[in-house]
Amino acid sequence: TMTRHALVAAISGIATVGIALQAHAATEVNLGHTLSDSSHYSVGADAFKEALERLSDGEFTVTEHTSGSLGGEREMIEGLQIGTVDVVITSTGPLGNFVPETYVLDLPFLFENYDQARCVLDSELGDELLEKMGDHDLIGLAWTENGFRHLTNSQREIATPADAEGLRVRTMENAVHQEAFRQMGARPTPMAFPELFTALQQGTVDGQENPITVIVATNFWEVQDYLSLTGHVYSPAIVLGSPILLDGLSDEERGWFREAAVASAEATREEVSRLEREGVALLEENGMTVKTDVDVAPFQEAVQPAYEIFTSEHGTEMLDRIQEKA
Ligand code: EAX
Repeated sequence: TMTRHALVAAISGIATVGIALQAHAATEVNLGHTLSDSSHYSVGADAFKEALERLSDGEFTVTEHTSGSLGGEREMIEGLQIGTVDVVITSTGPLGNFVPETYVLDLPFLFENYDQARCVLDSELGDELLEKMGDHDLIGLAWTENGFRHLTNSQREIATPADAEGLRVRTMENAVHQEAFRQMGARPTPMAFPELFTALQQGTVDGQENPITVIVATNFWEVQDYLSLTGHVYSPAIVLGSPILLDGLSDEERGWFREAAVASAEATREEVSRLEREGVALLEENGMTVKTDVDVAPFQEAVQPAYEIFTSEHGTEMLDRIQEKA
């Protein structure tokens, strides 16, 4: 019969093998984004995690890093290229610095409404742009959504571009956006998102622009009194993967990542739509003065030079194709 000692050894042996198998079986996938746990990106991250873990039957586990704990969006995209992060949900804000073809999506007043924007991103053109990521050490998994951007500030109600004159406005690290705000007469200050709240609080900048979703998720009413629904640009977002992880996987495994990213995008779009319906009331309840009936024509006119600058650098092909669809 087995001695007590042998039995203990046998059980601990089994336990060790068990742990080793488990550690071998599950690959941890680190997913990062800049927004809070209550944001539309977190809704998307949760959906990605649920789908990937289910599709892979636990072969992959997803750990979510929110609120810019892995850095700003530009830093996280660099992280994908060198393999320090596996999946990132990001706006296209800093993406043009890596994949210049995506700048076209950041042109002000390119899309009139959500249906148009979603339709273009879901088209062949959207797929082509996703594929372009591959030329820059990135893997485009799916287009997702941030939303139409609006202007907030701490100084005054903005009804016309003249009201924005001289206003120090934080923009994303995006050349097209910076140019558009220069044309409006504002003073654009590019900055990574995780630095923004403090910059507004300390008065380093007077204003910023972001979709309702982000304004709600970041409690910007604590540091911004005025919101104007300028809707000056649609802000796409994208689920990006790291080639360092994904290139080593089988086609089936990569397929799970793509499927999970599409599920993530669907959940995010639903949440964006909900916040578009309910967010403004929430912001007003929290004390923001909201200008809802902005005449956008003068804003649109003011930013026209951004189009000429864009086409002189990047040509007109992509823009023509989008405008045909939109
Ligand atoms: O992607 O930097 C920004 O203003 C973005 O809209 C935000 O981080 C969500």
